[in-house]
Amino acid sequence: MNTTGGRQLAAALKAHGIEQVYGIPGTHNLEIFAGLHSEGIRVITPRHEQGGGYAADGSARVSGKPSVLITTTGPAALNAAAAMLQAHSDSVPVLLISPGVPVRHPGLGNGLLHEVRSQSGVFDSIVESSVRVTSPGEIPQAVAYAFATMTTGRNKPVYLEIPLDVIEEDGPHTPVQPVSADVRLPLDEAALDSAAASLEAAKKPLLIAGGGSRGAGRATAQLAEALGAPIVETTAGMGVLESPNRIGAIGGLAAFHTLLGESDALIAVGTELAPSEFWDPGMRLPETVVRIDIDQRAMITNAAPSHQLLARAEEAVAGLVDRLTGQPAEGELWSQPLTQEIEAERSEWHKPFKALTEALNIHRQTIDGSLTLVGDSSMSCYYGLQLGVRLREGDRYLYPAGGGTLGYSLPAGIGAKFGRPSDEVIAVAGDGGAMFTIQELMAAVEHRLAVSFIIIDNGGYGEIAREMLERGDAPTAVALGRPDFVALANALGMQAQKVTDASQLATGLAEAREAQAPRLFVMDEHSPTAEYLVNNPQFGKSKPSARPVHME
Ligand SMILES: Cc1ncc(C[n+]2csc(CCOP(=O)(O)OP(=O)(O)O)c2C)c(N)n1
Ligand SMILES: [Mg+2]
Repeated sequence: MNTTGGRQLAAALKAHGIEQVYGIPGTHNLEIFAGLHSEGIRVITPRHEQGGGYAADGSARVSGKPSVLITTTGPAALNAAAAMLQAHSDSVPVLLISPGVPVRHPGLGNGLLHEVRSQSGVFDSIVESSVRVTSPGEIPQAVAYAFATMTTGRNKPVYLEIPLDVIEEDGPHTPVQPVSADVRLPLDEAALDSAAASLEAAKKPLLIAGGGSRGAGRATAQLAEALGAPIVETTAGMGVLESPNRIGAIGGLAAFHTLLGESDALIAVGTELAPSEFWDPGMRLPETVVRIDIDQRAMITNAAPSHQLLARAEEAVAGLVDRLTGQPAEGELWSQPLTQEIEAERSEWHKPFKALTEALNIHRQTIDGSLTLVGDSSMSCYYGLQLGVRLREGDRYLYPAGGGTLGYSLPAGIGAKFGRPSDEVIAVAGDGGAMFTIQELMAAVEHRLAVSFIIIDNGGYGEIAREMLERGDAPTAVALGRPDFVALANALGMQAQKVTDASQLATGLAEAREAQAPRLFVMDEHSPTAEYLVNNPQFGKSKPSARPVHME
């Protein structure tokens, strides 16, 4: 049977279990959208491809399965580039599909609509695999290859390009069966014996739990407790485990580096030990480094381990726990003074965001299921949420750690709700980050998604202002005009309110859950940086003149 490339693509996505995609149609991808329609695949329409990419990222992170973004050629595909970079840096399986210039094309820059000299070349330098097919018959295999790539080892994003003429062209339909992603690696018993012996010999072991430890939370906590090892999480590791040894996602604190410097053994579970997580390009690691990862390349990224355990985290960690023979540690962590130093530094950075995290901690107590908290590259997230929110085992924190992109949170929150409707989803962003993708709130309104959005407003690019001041520079281009976010949300059809303290925010979050509808909360930040920005407006009067308007 012959079918067009566009329809073969839709059928192949369906065969891989895709029931919903994010996408914006255009003249060049009409046959793909026709195929999606006839396969019964739902399309969620973002208002910009970058937001679509962050939503796809959010969906994939919470569901653990690949998600798909479909754009049209040229600017549309390039609009998604930052999101693909973000997904790549944080090991998230997002498949971007776009049309490209026809196979039969002069390639002379002759002005074809949306023409890019090498669109697949752009993505070749961003994602794991960038594939451009040349005939309809290749499409089912290319889709199967994309899904296999996304789910082999660490998850990763892929780009697939279908030339304009191939989308419309008829070709023989040769379906390809999806490949199973579930590969069990045999455990290396000798490596486990040797790692367990080294860990037992250590006096000051430290454990870092990354995103790859998800699913191994209990065993990881047991291991750390048995060894008396403090547990530090990466941002992707937040919500993986609960333990008295857990000291949180403190990788950005100076005291963390002191802790690491004093340790004599490190157990790194499912983490690339990325500099972006630890805010320091040169980590001093102990001689004994036990790394557990399912990906060979991650095993040697940033640190060559003394002990390599290539396996699923739950199996390797359980294997270590089984081998421990000594007395369990006394329940006290190895460095009490250091723990106090960490607490002091944590509370200093966290101070301006106490009301935010207090409200979230109060609200967390009232949630029966799991919470997905979404953050942006804003201080309220890395100093606020990360240093002050107590997540429970099974919760998630979605954060643009590697790419460090602004504008992630609001659309990723929307994607997260689609990806795990049973989770309560709360997305937090700074005023600067929010303005990158605020239009994506329309999708939450259109689909009446029960997501709570919180904007922490400090009058501009606070972190950058802080850094400029720290350098002794005159803060430039950081004090922003202040939109009336409540009115802005209302204009999009969303209820919104200003809140001034923790109890107001906690009450509002409870009401929003009751209403099962999206809602925006806006809270002013009280900090020296906020004060500086508000009192030194770049553009005349800093406060918006509009009064907050509440939609009924
Ligand atoms: C896409 C992108 N552009 C620029 C930056 C640089 N940047 C990092 S933090 C920041 C300020 C963010 O402002 P806001 O979201 O209001 O958070 P705040 O720092 O005020 O807490 C900027 C501009 C970035 N990280 N990502
Ligand atoms: Mg700000």
